[in-house]
Amino acid sequence: MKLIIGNKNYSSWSMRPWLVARHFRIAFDEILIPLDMPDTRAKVLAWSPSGKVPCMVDGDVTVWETLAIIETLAERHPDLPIWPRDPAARAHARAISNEMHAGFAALRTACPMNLKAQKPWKPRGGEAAAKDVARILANWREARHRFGAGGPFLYGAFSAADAMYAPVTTRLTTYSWPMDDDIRAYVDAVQSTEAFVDWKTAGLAETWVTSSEEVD
Ligand SMILES: N[C@@H](CCC(=O)N[C@@H](CS)C(=O)NCC(=O)O)C(=O)O
Repeated sequence: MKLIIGNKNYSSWSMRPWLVARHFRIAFDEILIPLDMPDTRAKVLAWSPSGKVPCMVDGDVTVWETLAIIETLAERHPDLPIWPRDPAARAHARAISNEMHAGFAALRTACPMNLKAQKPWKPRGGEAAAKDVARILANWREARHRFGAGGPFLYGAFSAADAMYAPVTTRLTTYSWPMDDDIRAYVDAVQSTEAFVDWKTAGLAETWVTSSEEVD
């Protein structure tokens, strides 16, 4: 199985299925295509019909779109708790993961993922981004309160939902968003996983710079 991804410093969508595969020790070959280069589009289109990463390719099976890749991994590995085992927790995890996939554009635009950057706090993205963050934190708190007793992640143990929100945790830290202790503890838990540390270490070693992702 191959996972085609973009730069680790910037490619937030790529991070999500990569974290799932790595955390659950699903074997894959990584093909990293630097984004925003003259040949990026042609290189991505050689694998991914949408022209976007991430994309999973396994023989004659091609899956693009982040959540579709994660669902395919879960379907292929029913032995692994990629989604929470409890049906109510799983339904909640799918709902908030889809909400992430479909939304929060104001936050994503104002605060692009940039693992190498560290910015001082200032309100970014106006009321719309603040509303996105408030909604995200409400989702996290509800998941932790209702289903998180067994561990430090949204549903106790690390799941696909934590991978879906991992890039948001980096936005909060990169742009120094004020965080209450419970949120800080969750962010730290995600960013302490071996998979996240491996991704970030590789991202920090990259030298590609995409000016459109560099704010200020
Ligand atoms: N809805 C897509 C979004 C993928 C996406 O926007 N990927 C970005 C990189 S993070 C990309 O491929 N950008 C290259 C381009 O748009 O040319 C998914 O969930 O996989």
